[in-house]
Amino acid sequence: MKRALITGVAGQDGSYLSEFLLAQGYEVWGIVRRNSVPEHQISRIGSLGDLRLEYGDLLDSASLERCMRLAAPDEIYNLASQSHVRISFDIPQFTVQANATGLLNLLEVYRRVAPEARFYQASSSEMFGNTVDPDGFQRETTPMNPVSPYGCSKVFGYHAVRNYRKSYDLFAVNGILFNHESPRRGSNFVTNKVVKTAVQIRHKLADKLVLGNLDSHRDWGHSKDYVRGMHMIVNHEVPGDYVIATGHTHSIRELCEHVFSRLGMDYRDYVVQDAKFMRPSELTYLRGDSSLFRSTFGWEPEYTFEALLDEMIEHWESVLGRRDGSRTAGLLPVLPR
Ligand code: GDR
Repeated sequence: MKRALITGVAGQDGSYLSEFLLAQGYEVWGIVRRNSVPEHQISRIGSLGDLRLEYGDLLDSASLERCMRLAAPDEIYNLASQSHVRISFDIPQFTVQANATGLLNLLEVYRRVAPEARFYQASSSEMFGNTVDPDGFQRETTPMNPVSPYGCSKVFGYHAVRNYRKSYDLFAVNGILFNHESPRRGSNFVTNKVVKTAVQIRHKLADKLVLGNLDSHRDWGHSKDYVRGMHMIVNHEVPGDYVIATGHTHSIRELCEHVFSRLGMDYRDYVVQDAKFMRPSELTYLRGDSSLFRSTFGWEPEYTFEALLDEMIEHWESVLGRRDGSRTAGLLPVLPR
């Protein structure tokens, strides 16, 4: 039986990856941070009882070492981070501590305690900033020019992983993932914010949707498709870094148009803009070319943009249609202690 250790297990990708690996017969260990509210997205997975959860923190190397020894993993997935780009402008130092120093802490424990394991780093399309190749795509060879503290911290992480791979002959890899969403996405990311608020408006639980920039473009896929991709990269014969993306891009305005029209409404009647959701500098356009990844692994996404949003709409309809308005309905505390 293979063993996996996942940081960030309580988030969207951690929960889908846990489900995926458990279904493959893995023994899955997850690290959760102590939080004043003990409920997490991970509570949504079907077989929480099969997961071995431990408290730990990327900024606490001793806790990482304890978890690494307990799990004795074959595969390590570093999905933990301060992952909100807008918020990274408000808490830049914490963002860099968690995403850069925290990763380094984990790499050091990996190198010393479990060097035979394979290591996956959640790298991001945010690393490219506003650089686009002449054909309109970003790919593995596109220069990185990050435009946020989050992006800067991820560029460090990307290079640190490559440096450890080369210096210490480790199987350490990067997945450069473009935006990926699902009903488990935090509701302060734009897709889930739009879908949740549109459903609230339809049920007369809200009267407007306040957003920032409507003109930026994103390449949105489904988290479930992307966690399959993480596992493929980790299980390849040779270590490498790959872009995972759909290759399609839409503006925030198009996202709103689509979601509101699915609910029988016109977004122009409800969407307003507020500077507080704008970023000091914006990444305006993302469209990923994942042909290297697709040709190497034969991967294709199962979800289209429309199917992804339909699933998210259905989710919020089922939660908010009951009119209890509770975001955490059905979630359980992760660890009893
Ligand atoms: P992003 O995702 O920054 O691309 O990073 P997010 O959904 O936050 O923003 C996407 C775009 O929407 C615009 N926008 C708003 N965004 C938010 N969150 N809230 C708003 O009200 C709003 N209005 C407009 C943003 O300006 C932006 O252009 C995500 C994260 O998951 C990262 O961790 C990950 O690395 C990248 O995707 C790939």
